[in-house]
Amino acid sequence: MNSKGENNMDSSQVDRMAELTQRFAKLEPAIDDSPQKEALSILHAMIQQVRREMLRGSLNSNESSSRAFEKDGLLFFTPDVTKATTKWRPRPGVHDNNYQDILQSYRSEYDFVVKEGNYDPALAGKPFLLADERDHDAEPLSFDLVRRAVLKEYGRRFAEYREGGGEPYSVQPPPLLTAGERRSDFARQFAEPLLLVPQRVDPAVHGIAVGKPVTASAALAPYPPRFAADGATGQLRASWQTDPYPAWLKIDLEKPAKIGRIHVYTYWGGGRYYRYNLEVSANDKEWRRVVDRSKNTTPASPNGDDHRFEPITARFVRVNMLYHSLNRGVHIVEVRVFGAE
Ligand SMILES: [Ca+2]
Repeated sequence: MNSKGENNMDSSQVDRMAELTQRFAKLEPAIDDSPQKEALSILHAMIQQVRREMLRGSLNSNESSSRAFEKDGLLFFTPDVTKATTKWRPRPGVHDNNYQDILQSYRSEYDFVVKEGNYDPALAGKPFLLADERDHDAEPLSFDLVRRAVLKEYGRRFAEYREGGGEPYSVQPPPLLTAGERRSDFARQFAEPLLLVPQRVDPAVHGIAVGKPVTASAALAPYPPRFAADGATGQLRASWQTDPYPAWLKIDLEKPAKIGRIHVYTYWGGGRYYRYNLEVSANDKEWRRVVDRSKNTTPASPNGDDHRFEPITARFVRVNMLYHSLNRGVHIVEVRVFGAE
């Protein structure tokens, strides 16, 4: 594949992989049986990965004791995994700035305000490097390297916090999951087809908002408004996110529809809960509140919040995010709007 001949696949094999990928994409929606569908999806994802890696000429091999598949650039393993081996061939210079990159990535995050468990986006840090960090030698990426960078940066932040008069306080880690909980957590996250965005939208299942224009008061770049109406509910990353609240998200159904049900999937986990209300409008000017969840304290779950109300004809649906119990960000995985008879 490349000039050094490092990859022993030729272009006809890459083409063959491309053809297989296309075939699987066509075959998948036609199969209803979910174990079969899951197996097929995994195979499909693996073929895509192999193809990508062949094109890139980097990954030499990937072996694991479990089923493994790649999605969105990440490698996933089924819960029975006990061993995984991945080999690759480093490109020249690839390790040059690992340490610096890790530190800068931490420093481009929000600074944590150690107050009420929240952080303040107004204090977002600017990435920087200290003199000794700039001089750090090239070093292969490893868990140890990441650990040292974490200790360095969080040690620095802690010293800064203490110098500012801050007092240490204890933080409880979340409880460790049992094997059974890990299994059910996995099943919950991946119960939907692995290609999470449905290839065929069924209004009875996915609602009538999928793919419609979505706007919001603001959005973090990796989490645009349209992710809240892409049909996918099973994956936290397929969400609209912004910071801080209050914030709104608006879906334009593009024509009037009689609506009697809106199913909102917020982010979930860690006991978090969100407060919001839902409004609908025929003209994008006058709004009518159909759901009030402004006093909610029930933790969010992967099942979302299914709201039913007296059917009303409207073209626009707006979610006003008012509060999130863990931090100032708000996160909507999906808004499913259902037509009424
Ligand atoms: Ca989504």
